[in-house]
Amino acid sequence: MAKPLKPLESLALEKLSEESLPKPLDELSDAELENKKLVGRVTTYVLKYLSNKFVDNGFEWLLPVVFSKSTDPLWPDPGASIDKKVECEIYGETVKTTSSMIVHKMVACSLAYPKLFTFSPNIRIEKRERAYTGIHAYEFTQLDFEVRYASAQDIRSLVEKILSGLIEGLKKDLREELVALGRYKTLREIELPLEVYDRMELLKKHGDNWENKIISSSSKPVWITNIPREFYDFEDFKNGRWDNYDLMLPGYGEVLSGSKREWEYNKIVKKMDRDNVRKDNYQLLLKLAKEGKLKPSAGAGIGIERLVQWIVGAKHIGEVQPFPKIPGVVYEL
Ligand code: ASN
Repeated sequence: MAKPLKPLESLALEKLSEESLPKPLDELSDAELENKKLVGRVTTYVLKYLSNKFVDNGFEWLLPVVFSKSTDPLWPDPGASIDKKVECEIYGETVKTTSSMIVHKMVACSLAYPKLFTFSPNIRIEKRERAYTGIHAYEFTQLDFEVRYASAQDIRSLVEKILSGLIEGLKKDLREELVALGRYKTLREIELPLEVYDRMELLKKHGDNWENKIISSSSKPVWITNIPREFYDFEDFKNGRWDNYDLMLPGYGEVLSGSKREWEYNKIVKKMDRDNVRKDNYQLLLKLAKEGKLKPSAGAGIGIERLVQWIVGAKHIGEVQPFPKIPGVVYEL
């Protein structure tokens, strides 16, 4: 079985305490509400910019789903710390809430939409202690996208172009808001291309603490490749290398993960058996793969709240959510 890696822990610029956890809207002071409004303007800009870019690049915009029989196992994944899976029964069938739309993306990209994206609500009931990492929420939104026959490099180049354009646009169009948030000067325009590091080499060089080293020492986002994790990421059985990637934001950590995908039936089955992933939960994906209908693709998902958190410099991800979903803290809204 692939060995789970150590999870990415806090990057928190400062240690968070119980009192400093984000509060619900009705408990905010006037100054805090003003701040929330500024964050709202940045979020609107980010959503508009990203959706325009994907549409302009020929992507179809799909609406997300909440309930399915099949969703992301999030296993084995170095970043996962799931307290419970949310399942319920409807019409006599057991369905799960979406942990990510990876399975839907692979199927939709293979059968109908060669270039697709969606803003998908992801439910991941993180362990309570993750309230204090500053970057975990039990509900968040992923801009998940997938491209048929694309390579990992194609996806990284697309993301780099979009991200650097976004920062340039924000600095031009939202100067006042960024000044008020104290981020205008420190949010630097991104010089391309970004560095790409191999996880194995970082591990050799820095030991187990490599993630924190990278996050605290880089001044711009960096790519990490070759990360052992879920069955759907492409693994070269000949040399053991994984053709996948995470994008790490300075001071914060992972904001995007993605990969070239597996599409061959035998390989997928082998990986599911090795990792103890129940094949029952992936009947359609396996059927399509067996029939040769699953197509090679590559893609990624961007955590919208983490992206906005970094842009505005918030200490906790819940600060950029209108309705904070902090692990272990359940507000009325
Ligand atoms: N969205 C990710 C991907 O495209 C999967 C995930 O969120 N676990 O690979």
